[in-house]
Amino acid sequence: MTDITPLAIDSWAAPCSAQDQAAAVAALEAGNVLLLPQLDFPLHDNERGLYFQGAGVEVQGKNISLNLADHSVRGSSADAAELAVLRDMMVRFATLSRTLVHGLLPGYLATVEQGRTSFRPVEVAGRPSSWRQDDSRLHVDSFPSSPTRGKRILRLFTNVNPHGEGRHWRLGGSFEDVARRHLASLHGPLWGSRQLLAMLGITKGPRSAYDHYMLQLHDRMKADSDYQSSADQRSCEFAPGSTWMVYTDQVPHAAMGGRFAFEQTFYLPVAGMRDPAHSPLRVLERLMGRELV
Ligand SMILES: O=C(O)CCC(=O)C(=O)O
Ligand SMILES: [Fe+2]
Repeated sequence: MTDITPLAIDSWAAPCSAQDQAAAVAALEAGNVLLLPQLDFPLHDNERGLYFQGAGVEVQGKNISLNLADHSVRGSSADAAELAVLRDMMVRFATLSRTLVHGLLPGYLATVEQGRTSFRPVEVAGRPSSWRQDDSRLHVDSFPSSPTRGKRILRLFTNVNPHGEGRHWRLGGSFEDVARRHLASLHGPLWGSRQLLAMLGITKGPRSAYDHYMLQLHDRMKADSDYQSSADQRSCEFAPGSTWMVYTDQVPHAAMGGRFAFEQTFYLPVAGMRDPAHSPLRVLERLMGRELV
C-alpha cells in the first residue's frame, strides 16, 4: 500500500538536511507520497482578490496552465491586467517549486526538467468528463499528446484553499501489482501508427513502446470498475497550506474533491534516478521480458 511520508520542511528555499534529502528520494522512488504539511504557498492580496473573493476569473478547462518557456498562460478568460497577476503568481510558484526540488533532491539536479505549471481553481467533485479524462478514477499518469519515452513524471502540489477545505485523493497499491493485473489485456501498437501520430502532429514526437503501453494501462485502469472499487486503496486528505510530491506515473491516484491547488510537473530520465529499477519503464520491461524503447 502506498505510504505517505511526512517531512517537516517549512521553507521552499532553506537548505535541506542530508537526512531529509535521503528520506525524500527514498520515499518518492519507492512509490510513496512525500508530504510537506508545513509548506504553504503564500498569496499576495491582489491574487486573493482575483481568485477567492467574488467574481474571479472564468476558467475554460479544468485548469489554467503556464508554459515557462515563453510565460504564456492557457485556459483562462482573464483580461490583460488580470492575466498579468495570474502569470506572476504562477511564475512565482514555478520558481519556488524548482528551488525546492533542487534543494531537496540534489541527486536530480543534473537531469531534472521542469514541465508545465498549473493552477486548479475548479472544484474536482462532480466535474463532468469522459471516463478517459475522469481523474476521480484511480490511474497512473500518461499524457496522450506528450510521450515521455520512459522519463519519469514527478509532480508537486500545494493546496491553497482559503476556506479550510482539503484536497481529497484516493491512492492505490504498487505499480507492479497494477501492471500485473492489467498486463494480459494490453496489446502492441499497430504497425506504423506511432510514427503516423507524430507526423500528423497529434503527439509531440513519436510514442515509444513504453508510451504506448502506459497509455493503455491508464485507460484499462480507468475503465475497470472492479479494479476501481475492489483494488487495495486508501483515502487521504491534503490540508490547505500543505504541499505534496509524488511520481504520478507510478502511484495509482484519483482526485476526489477540492479546489484551489497549484501543480508543477517535472520530468526525470530513468538514468537520473537513484534506483532506476523502481521506474515504470524498468518494471514493465521486466514483466514483459523485453526492452520498451
Ligand atoms: O488535481 C489533482 O488533485 C490531481 C489530478 C490528477 O490526477 C492529475 O493531475 O494527474
Ligand atoms: Fe493523474
